[in-house]
Amino acid sequence: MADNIEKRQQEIRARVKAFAEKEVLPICRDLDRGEESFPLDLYRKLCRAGFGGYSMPGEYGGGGFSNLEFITVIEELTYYDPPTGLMCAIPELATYPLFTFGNEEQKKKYVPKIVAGEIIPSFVLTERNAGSDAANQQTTALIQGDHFVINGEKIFIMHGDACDLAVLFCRIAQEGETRTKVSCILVEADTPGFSARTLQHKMGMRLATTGMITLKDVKVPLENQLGVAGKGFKMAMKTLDGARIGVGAQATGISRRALDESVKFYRRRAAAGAPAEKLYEMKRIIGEMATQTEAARLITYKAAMRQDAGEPYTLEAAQAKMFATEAANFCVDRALEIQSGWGLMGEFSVVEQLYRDQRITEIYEGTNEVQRLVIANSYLR
Ligand code: COS
Repeated sequence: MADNIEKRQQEIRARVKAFAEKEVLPICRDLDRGEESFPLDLYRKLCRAGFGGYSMPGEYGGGGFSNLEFITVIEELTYYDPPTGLMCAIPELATYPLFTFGNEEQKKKYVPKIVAGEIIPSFVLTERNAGSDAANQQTTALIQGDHFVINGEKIFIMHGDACDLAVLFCRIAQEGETRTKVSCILVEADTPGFSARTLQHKMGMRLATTGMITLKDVKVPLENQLGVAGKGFKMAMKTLDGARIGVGAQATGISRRALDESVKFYRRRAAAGAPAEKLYEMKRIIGEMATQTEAARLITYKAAMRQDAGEPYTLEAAQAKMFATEAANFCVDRALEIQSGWGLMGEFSVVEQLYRDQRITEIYEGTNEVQRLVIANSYLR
């Protein structure tokens, strides 16, 4: 990889490390064990540090950085604390469609406030029967005069419990119309009829909360429609392409941390005079973890670089998401194997949390089974 890119990444890693050591590490383990509620204070600090709108252009208050730089932030934050890395990726997921498909007025109204952490946005797509089958949206926005009247329910929405602005996917319909295509509408959360709650007892990534949203006769002006009516599915898919690279970066961060924790553990055991055959077994596992981690990192960076170069990246994003998250599954599992009882105990080891945090990476932004379909489709078409 070109020297200047690596140098830039090193600078980013140093900035993230300084932030994580000051703002994240002192509180994240307690937050992981506490009641699930959105950590607004930490979120605002992330935004103020410039990690909230990293890739938005400067004129909208963002850092104007490349996708590779952005995912380096995600990878590095995730290394220190996975849900904090996720918390930084979520506003980007919601802002991408707003920025890419929105008109100038919509962008100027919302993007600078999102970047500053004043508005929390959510990408609101999933429903009970529209997860992998994202096109099966049941939420409907009925056109009534100069307004939409929206009814429906959304589930598993990242930051949906805390959001101020929902980038909402639904069907726009005239009275009596039934077979309409998916569209996208901006809905402010303080609109009457909009309610949300935090879903409880999530297995991992607890600090980055997940919500459920109910919309009951929510009245929104027609000008809040985002992009072209009926193009919502493609907008969502395009957004998820980028987000999947971010998940690859989260997974790479998790793998790196699991690897480093395993190396530390090996050294401790070696210093304590552990039997040679036990150390040999650990060494073999560390060799495999290191290789999986490096492959995950490279496949993820490749996808981001294609995105930065303006080349198609649907295939590469799906490969990065699938491979890196499964590599992370391998790495957390092996890290636990190496640490055994110590790794099971959150009191002694971060591996206990990494193990829980990793699992969802194989599921969100499209399950890995969906990624396999996307990858196969690229070869079969
Ligand atoms: N970018 C732009 N357009 C895309 C696209 C992409 N990545 N993927 C599909 N499209 C377009 C296709 O070009 C097609 O357009 P036309 O109708 O004009 O030909 C249209 O969308 C439908 O494509 P396709 O037939 O491939 O869609 P499917 O219904 O078969 O898609 C999968 C199936 C499973 C791939 C899709 O529904 C998906 O990714 N689901 C997972 C959703 C998800 O990630 N949910 C989690 C959200 S967590 S926030």
